[in-house]
Amino acid sequence: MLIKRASDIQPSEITDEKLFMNRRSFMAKASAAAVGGALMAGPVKAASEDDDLTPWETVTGYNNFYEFGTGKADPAKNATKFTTDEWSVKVTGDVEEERTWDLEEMIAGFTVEERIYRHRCVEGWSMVVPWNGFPLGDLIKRLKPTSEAKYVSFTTLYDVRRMPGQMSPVLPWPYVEGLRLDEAMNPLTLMVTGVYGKKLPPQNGAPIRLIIPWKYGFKGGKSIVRINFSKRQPMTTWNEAIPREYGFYANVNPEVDHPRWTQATERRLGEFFRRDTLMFNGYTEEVESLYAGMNLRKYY
Ligand SMILES: Nc1nc2c(c(=O)[nH]1)N[C@H]1C(S)=C(S)[C@@H](COP(=O)(O)O)O[C@H]1N2
Ligand SMILES: [Mo]
Repeated sequence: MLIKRASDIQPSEITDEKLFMNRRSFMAKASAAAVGGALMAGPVKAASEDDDLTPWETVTGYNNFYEFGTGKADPAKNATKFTTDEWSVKVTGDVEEERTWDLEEMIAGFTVEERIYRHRCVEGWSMVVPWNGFPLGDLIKRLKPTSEAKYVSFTTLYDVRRMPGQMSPVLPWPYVEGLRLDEAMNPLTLMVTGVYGKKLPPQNGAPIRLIIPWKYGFKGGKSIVRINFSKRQPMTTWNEAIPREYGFYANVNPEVDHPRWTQATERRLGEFFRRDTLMFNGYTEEVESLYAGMNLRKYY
């Protein structure tokens, strides 16, 4: 388990990958030595020891963010001028009070942690990324959904002038993703505001995006401007666009192939040989109870 506050990370640690890796193995040893102690507090596990961090250049240079183009290098190139000052987020639906939050106010006071997570795209590639963020569950408690709310959805900014990829009808815009409320409240589900100890770059979904590490990457909506609570399962973009290929749940599952890509193995970016994909991306212990009794072939 590797959790560290962003404020504890020295700038020198971030600029040098080697240093970052050294700190990481140091932290792993420190927490192994402190079983039951303060460092082990909390239910969250990071990626395991054989998961080396994917370099910054890959994490921020190989992206899916169709609002800035469909090529992997397009977002880094086309989002350079994307500014996120005075960002606000509308909170709607089954909440005690619908309102628009200033982002700063919405997330004020939350402890930003570092979480090293496996990041698996349904296309068959994966990375290991040190995100900085806070549990979505903390935010949901602040937003106060009503007891009727069973689902939550996240809408990405729709602004053709700032997101030129939206001129193309490649997806129905705006991009919407959603979770069942218990999935959203799971301690692994992270609202991400940074990566490698730095502010989240636009191509990774600045200023705020979601990461659900046991699901395929497309569930993690970027540049979120609206959070909606509902009683019914929300419409989600990929499911609407190609329902046969993309379900609502999208749990990483090596036994259920996508019609075009195997999910049994994956290519970790930077490695040559493919590796086996792990059930729930390796987070079974933390999340399997969410799906007890569900047919995961049907609810893919
Ligand atoms: N708004 C929006 N969010 C998005 C996407 C997108 O095209 N638009 N792509 C998704 C997909 S398919 C993946 S794999 C991840 C990639 O996140 P990363 O570029 O930070 O690695 O973002 C997800 N979130
Ligand atoms: Mo993806």
